[in-house]
Amino acid sequence: MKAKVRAHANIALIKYWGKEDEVLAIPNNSSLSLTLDKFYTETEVEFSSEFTSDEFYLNGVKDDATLSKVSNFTDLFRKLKGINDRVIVRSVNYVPTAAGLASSASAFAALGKAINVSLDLNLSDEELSTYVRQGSGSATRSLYGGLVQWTKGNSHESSKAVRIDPANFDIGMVVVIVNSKEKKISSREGMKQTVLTSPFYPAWPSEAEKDLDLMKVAIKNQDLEAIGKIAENNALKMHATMMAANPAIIYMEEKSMQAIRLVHELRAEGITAYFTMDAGPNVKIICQLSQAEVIKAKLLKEFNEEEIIVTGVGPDASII
Ligand code: 2P0
Repeated sequence: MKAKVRAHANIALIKYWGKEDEVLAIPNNSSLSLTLDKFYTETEVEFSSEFTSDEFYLNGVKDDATLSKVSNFTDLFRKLKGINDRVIVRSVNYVPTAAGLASSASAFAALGKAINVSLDLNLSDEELSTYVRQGSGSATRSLYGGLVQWTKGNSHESSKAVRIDPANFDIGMVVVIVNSKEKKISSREGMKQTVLTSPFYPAWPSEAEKDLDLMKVAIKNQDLEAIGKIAENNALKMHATMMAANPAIIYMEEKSMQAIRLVHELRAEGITAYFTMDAGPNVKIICQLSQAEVIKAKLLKEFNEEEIIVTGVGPDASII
């Protein structure tokens, strides 16, 4: 009744923003991401009928603030198995110093897979992704390495993720850490506010689906230039939609714009470099992994060494 799993973080190239069903966490649009090798979570779970309560430890420290989230998520699997055993969860985030990228994606993917193994549930990764989704939407994509699609679906069973490509080509990301502090507004709240108040939101789901189709063609062709262009445009459309919410949601900071200017300069110099941004100010540059050091050298003119992290493609979540 014990298992330990490592799951890697992912960055969406086609973003998920907005839920159709808050309880089941069914999104308004499908999304697609790249799993990263440098950022991951390792989670160990142990179930026992002798434990009297659930316990959660994050990076070695008891974390009672997050316990109810962990317990509620675990309940989905206890119900499936028909047991009421309590669980002890020990989770460690491996994120380069102060990256501020500790992600609920790798966390819930690792937790879900560790529970699946320890309770002998034998859920396939696709089935497991439908449960992991209810921990955190983006986590559903972190069960797999490479390029992963989370199909929107319209029910618990049909809203799930699959790997669409192992990304065995020259692709990587340079992450620019603009600010490692906790985000001002959580994704969950930001999404709700955008769906409810942004006059541009009605255009978002269909734009995202169109971008997804274009992205899948670009991936099939291993056309990094197209992948970058589509991803950058998709991220900007998401941010524009958020900015039009009332009150506005603005995740960009001055230093984000500074990094974006450097990406434009790199492109003018003939280097394939496109950016994406999530619910925070950090900038992720999509590039050829073989050119990442050239990009880093450029960024070092205006950013510090600790603010720049180069990462390649991450693997499937796995038992360790
Ligand atoms: C994504 N983000 O596709 C998008 C782009 C942030 C911006 O998924 O409410 O933590 O737990 O489902 O997964 C972050 O949102 O939100 C996210 P919940 P989650 O990566």
